[in-house]
Amino acid sequence: MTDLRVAVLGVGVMGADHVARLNSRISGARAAVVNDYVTEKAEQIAATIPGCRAVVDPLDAIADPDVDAVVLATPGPTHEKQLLACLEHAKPVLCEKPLTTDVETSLAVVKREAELGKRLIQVGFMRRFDHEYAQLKALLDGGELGRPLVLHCAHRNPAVPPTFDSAMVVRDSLVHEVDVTRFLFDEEIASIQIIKPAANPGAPQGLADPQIAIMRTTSGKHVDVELFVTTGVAYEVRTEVVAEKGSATIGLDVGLIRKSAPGHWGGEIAPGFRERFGQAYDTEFQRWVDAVNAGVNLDGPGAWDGYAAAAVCEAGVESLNSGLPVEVKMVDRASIDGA
Ligand code: ISE
Repeated sequence: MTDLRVAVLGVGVMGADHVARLNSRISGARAAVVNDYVTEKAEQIAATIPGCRAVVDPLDAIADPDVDAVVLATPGPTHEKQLLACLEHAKPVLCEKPLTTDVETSLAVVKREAELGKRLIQVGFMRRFDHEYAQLKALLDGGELGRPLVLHCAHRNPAVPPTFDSAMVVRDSLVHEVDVTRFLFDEEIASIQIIKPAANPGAPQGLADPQIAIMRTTSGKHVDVELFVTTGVAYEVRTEVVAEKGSATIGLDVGLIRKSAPGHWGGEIAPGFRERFGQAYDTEFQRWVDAVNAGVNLDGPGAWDGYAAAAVCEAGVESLNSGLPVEVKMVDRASIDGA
């Protein structure tokens, strides 16, 4: 079988990582086309990969007859148009989160895909592919812990780019725990409240950091998340489920514990999400490539999951401003044929 020819749109840090991933660790696929709004960047990357070329217009890259499938690592505001183009050309697409940047356009994408009667969109919520999250999910589904009741999460970044604002803590960072909650509990989120404690003096002026998110699922389960994106320390993502018959925690960074002179005890913490979730990205890509090659197009969160996350984040940003709990507004999934 010939390799799946993938177009990678957006070759910033994440997209460039995905190109490297496709060409070194993923079997059954190769990066055939790259695109970036900085043309020289795409050209530089293409030049390092045999058989790969840079295409200037992202829509031309999607339509290219030598492209079988697409990876979107472009800025969120460009996703809607690019996703619709992928649907129009019937090309399977792995789209980095967010699906789109607002609920209306996310829903429009869900509906368009449903109208086609063919699922083509996978959303890049990579934590679902992380070994520890997969283990936690299997433990919950196995029923040994009984019914899960509460989810406590911590999501800490050492630093964020200067352009990061308070709403991005919700839309860019919390969105992962939104998906993790839906993944682990298999239900939608009904309401969300964002609380702003005293800000870290080291955070840029005006950035509400840390933030505490409190979510309630439709069956009434409680979820709390500490979001702290300017810790200056390292990348930490911790998740604890408390259930009827016990609890389970992942993300404690207890790989190797070292004892060394002079009197040091400890292990290592990943410096960033690319290192912490490197295995998850690899597994996500391999399973997506295998699914596309097998003609089923996705093996993971789809357009509906992207829409659900957008709906929760929209309510989260409203709560960030009001401080009050906000009900999540979503259409009924059963009302969209095929979604
Ligand atoms: C970033 O976009 C990610 O997706 C990371 O996983 C997250 O930890 C970070 O806060 C986001 O900015």
